[in-house]
Parts: sequence; C-alpha cells; structure tokens
Amino acid sequence: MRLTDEQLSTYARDGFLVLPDVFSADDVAAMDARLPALFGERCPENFRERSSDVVRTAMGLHLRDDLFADLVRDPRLVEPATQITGHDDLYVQQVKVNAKEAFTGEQWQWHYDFATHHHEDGVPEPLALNMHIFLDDVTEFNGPLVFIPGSHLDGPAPTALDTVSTSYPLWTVGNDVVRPLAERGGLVAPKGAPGTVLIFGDTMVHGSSANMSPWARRIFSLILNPVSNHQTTMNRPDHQHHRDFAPVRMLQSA
Ligand SMILES: O=C(O)CCC(=O)C(=O)O
Repeated sequence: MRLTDEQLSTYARDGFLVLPDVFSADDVAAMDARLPALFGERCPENFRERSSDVVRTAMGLHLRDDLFADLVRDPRLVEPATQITGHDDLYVQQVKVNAKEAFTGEQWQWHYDFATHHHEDGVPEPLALNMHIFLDDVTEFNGPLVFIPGSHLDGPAPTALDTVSTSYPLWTVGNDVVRPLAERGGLVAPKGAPGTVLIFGDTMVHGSSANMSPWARRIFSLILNPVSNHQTTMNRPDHQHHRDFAPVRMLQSA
C-alpha cells in the first residue's frame, strides 16, 4: 500500500497520519479472535495494569501467534514505513496490543518513544515508526492517543524515567515541555473505526488518558526501525525490543 505525495506531506508537517479503512472488518475480527488466549497467558510479555489484574499491553505477539507473525510483514504496514523512513531494511523492534480495557485501562503519560528507545536500548537516531491498527472504535471517550502536531520537528526534549505512574516504565516529558508545544501546535486525538491505521514517529509527543468508558480501546502496535539504526545496549528483554535485526520481508499480498 503506497502513500500518496499528499499523505507524505501531511505526515512530514503534522508528525502523524491517519488512514481509515485499511484493514477490513474480517481482518480485525481475526485479530480479535486471537486476543483472549494471548491475554490469558501469565507471562512476562503481558504487562498488567497497576491497579487491577487486567492486561495493559501484550508484547512479542508475532512470536506467540502465527496471525501476528504474518501481520508484521503485511504490506499495508511495511510499505508505508519504508516510504516514510526512506529505508528498505527495517527490523521488527516491538509488537504489541495496548488493551486499555473498559473502566480499568490506565493512562499513558506524555512522552515520545525515542526517549525510551535511546535511554533504555541505545538506539542512535529517532528514525523508528510506530504503526497502529485500531481494533475497536476509538472515540473521545475511551482514551484515544493525543498528539501535539508539529512537536516532532523540535527534536528530542528533556525527559525523566517514570516507574511509578503506571505498571510500564516510560521516559516521560514534563508539563513544562508539553505546555509551550501544545500552545503552539494544539492537541489532536485521532479517532476512527476498527481497521484504521495511525502512523507516528519517534519524536512525536503524545499520551493518552485513562479509559473511563464502558468500551474497550484496543490498538495493535508495530514499531519498525531501520536495521542500520538498531539498538546497541540490549538492556531490556527481547519482547520490549527484539534482537533479531533481520530486515522484515513483506508478504506478497495482503
Ligand atoms: O496505547 C496508548 O494509549 C499509548 C501508546 C503509546 O504511547 C505508544 O504506543 O507509544
């Protein structure tokens, strides 16, 4: 699936791109069907919320399930990533579903992904892309991601490691960083039906609030990074940053 010049310009300007109707209802139903068994496993790949036993994020999915093994090679994800990064050789850095379950799904603090990739994993440059697929209707009510358009253009802001706010350690940006960026660029929360693809880069400042609604907000996320920019420290477990730097090979048809 090739992005148009207009879509590439939108991504370059805003730092994120929303693509409705990329995956069909059947595609999403097939992904959905795999999740109860995966979420039911007691394993280090499944992080549970701080205040409940509910799964917050389930990682390493392409190594745990054949459908997700195919999905990380899907041209609808890999081809746009090669276009945006300008790199043909991308490896699978992280594969997960962020569950944000009804009533219990907790926040993701303000952050940009490169801070964690750099501090924890020694990734040299902010080149990785985060490719999301909405598995539920993402609305204003169930904790959508919130972006600061244009924040990707400022380069990496100061960050600090937050190990207490949620069950997932994250390098976060402070309110003093968020305020001027948001006053300049505003805030945008992309919404959409299941099957929507959302793409954003490593320096995009974003976060999401808790899900107070009765509706789950599950999102599949694939992080692809140029092989030439791979992690250098191998500090975190494989499921948080995979160590197989072989370039992902696109499936021939989607
Ligand atoms: O799932 C969310 O709400 C946030 C996810 C996120 O921040 C990320 O994938 O970097």
